[in-house]
Amino acid sequence: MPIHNSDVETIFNRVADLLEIEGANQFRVRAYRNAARIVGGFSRNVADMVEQAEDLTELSGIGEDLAGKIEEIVRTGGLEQLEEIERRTPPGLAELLKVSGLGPKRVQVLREELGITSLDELERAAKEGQIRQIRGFGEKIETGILKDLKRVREDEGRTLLMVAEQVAEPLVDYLREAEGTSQVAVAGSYRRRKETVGDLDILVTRDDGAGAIERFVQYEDVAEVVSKGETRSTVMLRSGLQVDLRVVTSESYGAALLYFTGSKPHNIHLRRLAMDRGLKINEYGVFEGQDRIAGGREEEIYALFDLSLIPPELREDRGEIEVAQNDALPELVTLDDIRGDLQMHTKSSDGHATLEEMARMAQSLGYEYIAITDHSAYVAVTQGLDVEALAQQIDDIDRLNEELEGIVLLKSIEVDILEDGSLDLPDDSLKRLDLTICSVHSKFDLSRADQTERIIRAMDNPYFTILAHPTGRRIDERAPYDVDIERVMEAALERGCFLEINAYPDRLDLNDVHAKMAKDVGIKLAISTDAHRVDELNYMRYGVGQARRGWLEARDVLNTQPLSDLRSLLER
Ligand code: DGT
Ligand code: CA
Ligand code: CA
Ligand code: ZN
Repeated sequence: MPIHNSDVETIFNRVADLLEIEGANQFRVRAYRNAARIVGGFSRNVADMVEQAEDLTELSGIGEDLAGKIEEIVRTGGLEQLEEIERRTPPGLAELLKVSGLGPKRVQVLREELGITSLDELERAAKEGQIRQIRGFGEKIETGILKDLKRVREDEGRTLLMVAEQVAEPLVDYLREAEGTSQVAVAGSYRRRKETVGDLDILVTRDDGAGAIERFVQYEDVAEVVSKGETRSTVMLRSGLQVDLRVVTSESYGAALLYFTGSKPHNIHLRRLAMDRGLKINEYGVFEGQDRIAGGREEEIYALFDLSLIPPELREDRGEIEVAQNDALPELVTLDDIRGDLQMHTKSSDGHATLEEMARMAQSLGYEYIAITDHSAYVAVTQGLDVEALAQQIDDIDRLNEELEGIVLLKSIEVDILEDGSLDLPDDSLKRLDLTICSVHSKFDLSRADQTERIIRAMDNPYFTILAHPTGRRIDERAPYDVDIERVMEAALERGCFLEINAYPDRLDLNDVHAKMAKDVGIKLAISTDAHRVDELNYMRYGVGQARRGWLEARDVLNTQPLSDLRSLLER
């Protein structure tokens, strides 16, 4: 029963949520949240460390007490303390925190005043106009709750792509090891690189279908076998992720891969094309009467309709079939095209590595440049760079750039856009930098007009270069703030500023639809990891996935450009 770091993270976050609703000491709550983040982002598997009797307190932020809890989770799969808190808390209560505008305090009040302990009860009370009557709530908050409830409901039961990868990869390896299995693929939204997945859809080709199913249901992470037939089975894994497995013959592999990769609207569009030609398409192949005329490979099926292979990330029926018919599919950006990373944090603010450690990792990824973008003092409060600290960092970067070969560290900072649209460091500091990353970390609840205005006003500052995580969402945690993102893009284009696709797995902000909008507006985007530790520089692949879903080509992306071209693009 292997424990992933993400299991520990989930458990600690849940403890933090529930303690917070109970009104527990803030320091205690924060200790759990930090521990969750530390373990979740740690490069090594903590379960292995426990197994090898290594000292977990060597991890910064993990003391004796938390180390003991990690060990308990690794050994038992659970945490007695969490069970205890859960016993005294109604099950739906923590879910309420996901609704934007509802923090632990308000959740407490809603519970006391209206007895609300679940999303259903919250929805009912909001619809009946009861929430506006509570002191400190009001009509605006009630309307906001109703609106955001829709988003929360859609996210419910979905898993971050990164987490799904951690689950899928070992399972795929396990299935591959089986004798007689020739191909294994994860299809569905996972293959389309959607930011979250509802479940995993795995295909294997094997002559002995029942044998494949037998092996599948014996996988050590399986919590429950939901169904089990000759060629298909569904299981629930311990992580709560559902997996559908289908065993197909190699003549049908391409057809099955196409069908189960979806999306459903893409499939339906293809079926229409087939019908127009008097053909039938399903997961077994393309048929003319009784004859299978294609099925083994996806390419040959697309070719039947005079289409070249449509990359999975585009298969949403957002115009990709029409474009393929005109032989005008975009040549999507790839991870290989990326030459640098334009957002990351070091120990100087809330990151965990030194400048040099980040630089070395970037070198190992083959990058030409990285931008060091620690937080300015305002955001991090305790840990950000003020004017002097930034000056010091500039000197440190100069020194390091002399030493290092093959990689250039760009001087930058992530400054806050204050409510009035000003930046929280003086121009005198900013003008010494190669680029300035600007972001909103406060006052998420401004009206659409005010939020849009605030950001555009900030762009009037000549040192503004890239708007980071432009809508501020955290998937499954915080809704995007209300902003006219298209106007922001147009304003950025006019001023020579850029927007970012933040590659952090629970941000992926801009999202796919916005990325496509940026392309249509004609503005380049930066794909940046926002790494807070060395291994998080690997998050680039999620950003690239999102960019591909947004139809971006290498030329649409800022950090595919060689350094000299990048420098001229950054000039305003
Ligand atoms: P998810 O799991 O919610 O993240 O999204 P998908 O796209 O993985 O959807 P899922 O797991 O329900 O089904 C996998 C694929 O199977 C889906 O992308 C397309 C195909 N599929 C499922 N149901 C239908 C259907 O009713 N009609 C057609 N044409 N295709 C379907
Ligand atoms: Ca799926
Ligand atoms: Ca499925
Ligand atoms: Zn930020």
